[in-house]
Amino acid sequence: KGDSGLSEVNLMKKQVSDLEGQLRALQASFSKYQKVAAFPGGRIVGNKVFVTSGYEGTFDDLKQKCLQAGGQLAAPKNAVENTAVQQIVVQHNKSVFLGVTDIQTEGKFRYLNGDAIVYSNWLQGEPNNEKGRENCVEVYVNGKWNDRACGEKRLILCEF
Ligand code: 289
Ligand code: CA
Repeated sequence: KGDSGLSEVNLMKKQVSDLEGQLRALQASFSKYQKVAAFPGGRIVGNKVFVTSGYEGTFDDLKQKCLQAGGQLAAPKNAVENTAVQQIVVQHNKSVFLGVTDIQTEGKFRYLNGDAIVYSNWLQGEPNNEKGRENCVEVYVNGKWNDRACGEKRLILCEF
């Protein structure tokens, strides 16, 4: 009797912990949908949401703004995500800066957490580091990537 009482308690603990996990996942998911509702031009791709507020600024400025909002600069990691980014670029007819740079090592493009990129969609001839000062990455309306000076102003695009 004593033992079965204990295992019942353990079972209930496990069930509560599972429910807590599910609640956290639902909260995270709801928070993403709220962001899309606030900015209806947003795009959902799997677990990721791409959202723009329409703001334009330099790379540092945009990076900061996405962080402040609890997200990060968009970094498409496959063709489907890149198409979602492209659709937002087309919708606004404005290029965005990605959360991808080669600031650390020239020619080695990384995400903002320092990891090497796993996907790219460079325009033919890019990245060319024109005039030796292009460490950021913009996305054109055709979805292709170009390295560009980080001090240029581009449309903000965050991912959550
Ligand atoms: O300042 C150079 C940029 O405006 C772009 O000019 C041309 O489109 C290409 O050379 C690009 O690679 C370059 O980023
Ligand atoms: Ca370039």
